[in-house]
Amino acid sequence: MLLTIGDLSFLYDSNGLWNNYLKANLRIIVINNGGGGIFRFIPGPSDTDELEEYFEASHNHNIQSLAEMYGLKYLMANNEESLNEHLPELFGESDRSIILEVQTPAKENAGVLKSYFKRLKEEL
Ligand SMILES: Cc1ncc(C[n+]2csc(CCOP(=O)(O)OP(=O)(O)O)c2C)c(N)n1
Ligand SMILES: [Mg+2]
Repeated sequence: MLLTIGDLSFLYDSNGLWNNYLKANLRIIVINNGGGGIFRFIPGPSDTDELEEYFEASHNHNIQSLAEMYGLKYLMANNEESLNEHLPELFGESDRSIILEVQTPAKENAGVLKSYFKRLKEEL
């Protein structure tokens, strides 16, 4: 069972891990860009001075501590090499759920996604 989710969505709803019936085959990939990156795309929030503070809700919360609190195994990747290193363990057998945090830089992340959308538009 695989859940891929953004950091804010994961942190907001993390109480769901307070649960005695989590299955050992649950895998959670948290894409952590340090806040709600979607607000860098939506017209309105992205044009205001309040973007980072009130819309993106930029944060530095520790996902490893949260994983440990709930007794889940924790893995972290912040580049392609560490990602490839962890994937076999993430998708291998385990006696408990595993969280893989993928750290991406917020501003660069938005730039890469925007150029991806632009390219898609050009190709279609
Ligand atoms: C279940 C649920 N909780 C909260 C929201 C409100 N919400 C809309 S966008 C957003 C921020 C998303 O940020 P993140 O999950 O970090 O994804 P990103 O945009 O950075 O990829 C939130 C919390 C929602 N839509 N659904
Ligand atoms: Mg995010």
